[in-house]
Amino acid sequence: MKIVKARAHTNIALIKYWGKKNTDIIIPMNNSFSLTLDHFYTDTKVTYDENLKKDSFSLNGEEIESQNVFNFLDYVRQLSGKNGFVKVESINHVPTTAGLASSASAYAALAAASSKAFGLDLSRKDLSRLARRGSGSATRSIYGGFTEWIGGDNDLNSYAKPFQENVEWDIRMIAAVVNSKPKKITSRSGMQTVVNTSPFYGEWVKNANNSIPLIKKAILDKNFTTFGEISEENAMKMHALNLTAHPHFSYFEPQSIEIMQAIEQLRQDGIEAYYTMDAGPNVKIICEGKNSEVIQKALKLKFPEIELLESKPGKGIQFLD
Ligand code: 2P0
Repeated sequence: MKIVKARAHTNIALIKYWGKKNTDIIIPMNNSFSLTLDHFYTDTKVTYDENLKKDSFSLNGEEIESQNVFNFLDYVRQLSGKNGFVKVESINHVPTTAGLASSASAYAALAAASSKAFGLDLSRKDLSRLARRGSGSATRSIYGGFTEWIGGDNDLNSYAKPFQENVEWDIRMIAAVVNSKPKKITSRSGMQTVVNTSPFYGEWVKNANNSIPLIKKAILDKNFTTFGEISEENAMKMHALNLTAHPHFSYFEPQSIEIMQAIEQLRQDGIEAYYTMDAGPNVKIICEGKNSEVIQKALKLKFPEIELLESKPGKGIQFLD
């Protein structure tokens, strides 16, 4: 019997992954770039036991028959050359309301804990490749701080690389939680609709790839204005693609737009903040630590009912005792 526990933090993409060239092993169309967050994480315990008759998976104490998780475990078992089964127990510390990709921290933690429980000793690069097969955004959650996912074109060359694991900059991300119905279009189906039908998709790929060296330079220069502008513009390009798909769709809700406009107003008033959005209606605000409080106060005044969740840059994958 072998028990392994791992913790992985979620991440927010500043240059988004939006579309796959291989949907089976998850190879993205473009490179992406993210910030791992300290506040939101998944803890996963994997028990390898020769006496188990099948794999099992529980999330926050509830047994879940997840075919995706079971397929992932089959792959790890095959890699290890062992025949035994595992019991997987995950606790998600990503608030379900936050609209942050919990699949990123979930599959990064599962990759680390399950591979070790099956007796494998993978490098972080290989953990990143393994996490990728669970969910694209998980590829990046193996590392802390600023991370790039090199898209590649096959299983061997599609993995994340750390750009700056210990962020020497007081950057904050504030998730503004927009009340909404459950999302209708998953990122998995939304992104492929865009790949298959948007006439602008090719331009997106070029533009996203070209933005990565620019955002890296802005980070090295600690140029917050350029850093924020590149992030915000990339997010809006991704959301613009969705409107050009067939059938077209959008993750924006009226309140998402109101919050983005409030951020633009703050900028006009001299307080720098930028926004990004993912496959849901919540708005994530990027700012420097010195402005976080005043931004949160302004948003609370305008939208007293919304929840604000702040996070700093976080660490990469950790094995726990
Ligand atoms: C990202 N998102 O780069 C982009 C931006 C959401 C918007 O990755 O199909 O759950 O499991 O690979 O990783 C969310 O999609 O999708 C995501 P799959 P995933 O963070």
